[in-house]
Amino acid sequence: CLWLPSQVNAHRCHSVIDPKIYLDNCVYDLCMNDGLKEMLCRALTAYADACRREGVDISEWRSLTGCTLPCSENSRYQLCGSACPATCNDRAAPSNCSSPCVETCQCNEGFVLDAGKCIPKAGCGCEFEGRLYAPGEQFWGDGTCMRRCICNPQTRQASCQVAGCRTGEQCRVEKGIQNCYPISYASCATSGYSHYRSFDGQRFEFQGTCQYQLAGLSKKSQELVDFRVLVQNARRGGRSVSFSKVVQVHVYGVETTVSWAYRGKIMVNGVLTNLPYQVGTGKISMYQRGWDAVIQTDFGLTVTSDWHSRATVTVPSTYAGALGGMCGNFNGDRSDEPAGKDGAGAGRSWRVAEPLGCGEVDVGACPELEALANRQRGINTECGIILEKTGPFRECHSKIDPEGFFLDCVSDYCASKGQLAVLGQVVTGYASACQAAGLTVYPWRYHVFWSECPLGRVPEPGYRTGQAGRHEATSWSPMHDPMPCFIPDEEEYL
Ligand SMILES: [Ca+2]
Repeated sequence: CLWLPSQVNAHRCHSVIDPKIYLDNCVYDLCMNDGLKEMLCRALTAYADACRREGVDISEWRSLTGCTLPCSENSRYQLCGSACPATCNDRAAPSNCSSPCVETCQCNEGFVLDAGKCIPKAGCGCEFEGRLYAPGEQFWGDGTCMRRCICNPQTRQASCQVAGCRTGEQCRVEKGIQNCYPISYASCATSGYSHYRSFDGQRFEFQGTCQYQLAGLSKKSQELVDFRVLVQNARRGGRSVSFSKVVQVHVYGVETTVSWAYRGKIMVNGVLTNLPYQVGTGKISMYQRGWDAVIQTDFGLTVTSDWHSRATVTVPSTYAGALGGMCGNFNGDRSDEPAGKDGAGAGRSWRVAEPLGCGEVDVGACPELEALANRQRGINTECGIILEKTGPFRECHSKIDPEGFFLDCVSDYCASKGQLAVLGQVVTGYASACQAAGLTVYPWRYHVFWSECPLGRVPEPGYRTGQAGRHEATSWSPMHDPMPCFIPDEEEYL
């Protein structure tokens, strides 16, 4: 610490600032920290800074005391450097600086300070209306997305041209970034054995076990990223009424498959992958949300699948009218759906692959469907829970029409002969749609005695809900027969 009075001030500072208190502090700090060198350097720096503030010119003391200051790349230590370093925004700053010099790391010749780093002068971007843009960076030159500019790395000048947002987009600021964003999104869903709801809101039934296009660009476009979502309903014989959807997404040259055969995981280009997973830097994100696997792209496409019976495709409004598949064309008109390619019937014409023995099935009306629907309408459990005015979905009814889900549920009830697991899937679909819209869903599973089979097992065939009735949460006990589950034969599932 005796360096304080000797080296640091080079005796010129003594008359201005008494080193005594600094010396005492130095000794105390060193003592408290077992002579840690860093404490010594801090004490010396404190005195040197105090002297400099008083305008006393002090000599280089760091190398003598071993308290050298680490400087980052492309910069060097300066005892008395400019307080106004050259930056990308102001390269002439040091010559106009009126502040006294400071001890600093100064950028080497040809380099300037940018975001705390010394970068080559040529690395500085373009200044445009008071803002700095990186070389090659593209940006909007106005607040209404009418002028698109690029920072030319050679000239370091921004050049702009007339541009605009695409159809279905609007210019706005999101997360601090002004850009063209979709005006809205539309969703298509397929669930259960045969239910479809198109982007334009048309409901229809189709049952087939081949692979079909759910959604995709109807013709190549320069402005829209090409993608295809395919679905296959696997319905095999065996002991249970087993069906499951295999959902495949093709985008950016990556093939992603979600299948019951590897529940909880995703196949990416043939490699079984754990979630979450990303391709590119956020170009495709895959993760699990609730019961669903979610595949999301950077251009607003979102595909979900519960690995079993439900799948949804959500697209931004930029794709309006440009799509084809079971999900329809998204032209805002539901009367032209379902439609196939070239006006042919939907379904068969969207076949993209024909696994051995696959085919389309006549859905066939359930003979007692109407009577069953009427019966279900009056009860507060099974399918009736979807419609119950004071039930767990009461806050959702006005926002998302429950009628379609109810009819899906009744039709599945009929097809599956009342299999509880199948009804649960439809009710889950309505619950998910409500939650996706930010609406509150109250507990419902105990009302239908729903329980899920453990991973890898399926409900025993013919398992019925029996005399299901309303049980309040407080009176519910797990005394009910658990759902009988068994491990399905491997070949029953794809
Ligand atoms: Ca349409």
